[in-house]
Amino acid sequence: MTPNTETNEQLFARAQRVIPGGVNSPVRAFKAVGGTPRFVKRAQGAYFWDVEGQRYIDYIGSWGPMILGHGHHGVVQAVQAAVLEGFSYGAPTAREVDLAEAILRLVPSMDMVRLVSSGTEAAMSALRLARGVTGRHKLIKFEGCYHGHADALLVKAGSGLATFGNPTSAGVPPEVVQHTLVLEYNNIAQLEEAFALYGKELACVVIEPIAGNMNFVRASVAFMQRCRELCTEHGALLAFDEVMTGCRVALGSAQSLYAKAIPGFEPDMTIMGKVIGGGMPLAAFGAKRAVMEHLAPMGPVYQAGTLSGNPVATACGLATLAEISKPGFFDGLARKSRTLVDGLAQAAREAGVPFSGDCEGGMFGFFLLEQLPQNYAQVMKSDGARFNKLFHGMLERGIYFAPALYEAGFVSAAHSDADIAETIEAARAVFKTL
Ligand code: KE4
Repeated sequence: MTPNTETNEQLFARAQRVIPGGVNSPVRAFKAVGGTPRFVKRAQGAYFWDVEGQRYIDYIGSWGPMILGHGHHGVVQAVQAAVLEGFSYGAPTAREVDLAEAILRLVPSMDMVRLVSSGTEAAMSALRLARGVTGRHKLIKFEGCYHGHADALLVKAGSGLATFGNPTSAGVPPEVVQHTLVLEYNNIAQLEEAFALYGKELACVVIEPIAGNMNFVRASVAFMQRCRELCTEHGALLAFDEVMTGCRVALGSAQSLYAKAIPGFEPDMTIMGKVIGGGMPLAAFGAKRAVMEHLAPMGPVYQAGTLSGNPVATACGLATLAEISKPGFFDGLARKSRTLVDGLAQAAREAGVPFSGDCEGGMFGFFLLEQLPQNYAQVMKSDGARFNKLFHGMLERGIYFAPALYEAGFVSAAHSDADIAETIEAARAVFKTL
C-alpha cells in the first residue's frame, strides 16, 4: 500500500471547500457520530483501506450493494469485458433484457421491470406510476422509512396521528407533501384509521418491509397482512421498497419471507436497487404487466433516463445476481450475520450494556436498548452518545460500522469467520468502555 500524501483530515478539509459538507451523500460526513470521515483509497473482499493505509473490516459495503465483498473476481471480469464494448449507448442492449429477466425470476410478483440509476429514481417513478394507474394522489409512508429524496417522500409525521406530513427538507413546498400521510410503522390501528378516512383517495402504501433506515425494524406479519388487506379492499397499490432488502435479506427479497408467513402474499409494486447493481448505479421498479403498461412509451405515465440500463452497470448486476443465486449462498451469509449479532449481544451482556440485535440474510442491526424497537419513536430512545462512543471505539480497532444509530449493517460473502471473531473481540473491549 503506497501511503497517500494527504491524511483523512487534510482530504476532508479540501473536500469541504468544493463539495457541500465534503461529501456527496450526507451520511458519509460522520455528522451523526462526529469525527473525521475515512477517505477510502481502495477496497478488496471484506475490507477497505483509507488514504492513511489503515485497514477496516467493512460492514457498510456501500450501504448494501457489495454483498459479494469488494472486487469479486467474476464481477470485475464481467465489468472489464463490458467496458471494452462501450460505456453507454442510449440505445437498448441484450444485457438489459437479461438483467430484467433475472430480476423477474427472483421476484415473481413482478411481470415487468424498468431499470433506472438510483433508488430515489426508482421510488419516485413507482410513486408517479401508482398515481397514474389509480388516478389518485394520496399515499401512505411510515415514519422512519426512507425511500430516497424525491420531494413527495421527504416527509416527517404531522402533528397528530394519521395527519398529513410536513417536509423534512427545506426546498420542498408544503403543497408537494400535502398528499403524503405519515403513519407509525407497525401501528395497525392508525393504518385502519387512515384507510377509513382516505381509503378511496389512496394511490399507494409504500413501505420498507424490514426498515433498514431505522437500523433494523421488521414489519410484523400482522401489520403487513393488514397493509395487504386494506390496499386490496380500497384499490390502493402496496409498494415494497426493497432497495435495501432486495436480494440482500433473501434471494427472493423480503417479500419472499412474508409470502412464507402469509400464504399468497405479494406486493403490487417492488422498488429495488443496491445489490441488483452490484455497486454500480442501477436500480429498478416493477409490477404486474397491467400496471407497468401505463409507463411511457406504452402508456401516459412518463419516466426516462439517459443512463437507465447502463451496459456496464447491467453487466455488474448480472454477474452479482449469478453469484448470489448459487446454492447455499444465503445460508452462509445468514450464518455469519447471526454469529456476529449473537457475539455482539454476548459481549454487551458481559459488559452490562443494554443491547438488542436482529439479522436476516446479509443484513443486520443492533440497538443499545434492551428490547428490539418496533417503530421510529422507540428507535430514537437509543442512547446516541453511547452509540457514538461504540462507533468510534470500533473504528479505532479497524471495524467500520454504520456511522449513525439509525442505519443497518451488512455482511458480505467475503467476511470470514475470523473477521467476525475479530469484530466480536473488538466489541468485547469497547462495550467495557461505554
Ligand atoms: P439511492 O437514491 O440512495 O440509491 O436510494 C434511496 C433509497 C431508497 N430506499 C431505501 C430503502 C434506501 O435504503 C435508499 C438509500 N439507502 C441509504 C442508506 N440508508 C443510502 C446511503 C446514502 O444515502 O448515502
